[in-house]
Amino acid sequence: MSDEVEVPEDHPRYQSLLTRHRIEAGVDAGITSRQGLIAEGRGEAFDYLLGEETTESADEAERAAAAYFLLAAHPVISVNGNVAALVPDELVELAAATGADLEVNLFNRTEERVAAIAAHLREHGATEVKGLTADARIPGLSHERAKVDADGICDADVVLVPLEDGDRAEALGAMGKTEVVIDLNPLSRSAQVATVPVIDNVLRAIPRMTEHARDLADASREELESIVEAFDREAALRDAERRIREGATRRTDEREG
Ligand code: PTJ
Repeated sequence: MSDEVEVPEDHPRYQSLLTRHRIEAGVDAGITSRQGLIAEGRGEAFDYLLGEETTESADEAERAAAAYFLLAAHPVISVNGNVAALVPDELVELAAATGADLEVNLFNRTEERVAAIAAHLREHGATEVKGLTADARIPGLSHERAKVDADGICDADVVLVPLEDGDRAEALGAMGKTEVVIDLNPLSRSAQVATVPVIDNVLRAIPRMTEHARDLADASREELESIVEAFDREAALRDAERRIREGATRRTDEREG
């Protein structure tokens, strides 16, 4: 899949156009679902209102998420068609930095798309990708996202769920799992039920989590536990909502386009 985009890098909307192109290319390559295009549009609107930057509270959430991952016995990163298209290298790096498994888990599941995403992640350096066996189910879920690997998400104690729908987020919570949710909408059900809601773009959130994990690689359990305990999920959600309602302070010329 090509990441080439014929837009000059100094175009004020370069990042957004590049992102759209990756999602489009993901659809063409059979990785991203067509609904992924709609999800991307929703995400862009929230990102625009958040100022298209990682806020201080999102960064704190990313640090807490990294600490949870390093404390975990079995952390798993759930991969859907949007994140596979947007951040394949970054997902592989985060998995390596935290010892996490990568598992494909799709809302609009087809075996072809699961296989295409797994192959795509391998092309980007992943050695093992779970999600193809799908020999276990998340209780209480009727749709395709219930299908998980017994030695993957089913066995995990900490799961990263980027761009999730609320149903599975709730069901995973009911299984007693710690959930890190990345979603630009602080009011989405998945963000609302997450142990760690990361209100940031996956493009920024995944590499920031990796940086934090590398910074904390030598931290003691006590240090990691104190980061986790100090994290205030309600404050993180409130801060993001306030920023969206009040508007981020940005230069008018950056808002054009
Ligand atoms: O690949 P599949 O079949 O598993 O399908 C994946 C999608 C994303 C299509 C599916 O889960 C879906 O329809 O999701 P929703 O219900 O549209 O929710 C997507 C959420 O992610 C929305 O709250 C968006 O604001 C948010 N979002 C979109 N793009 C980004 C994002 N959050 C962070 N970073 C983004 N780049």
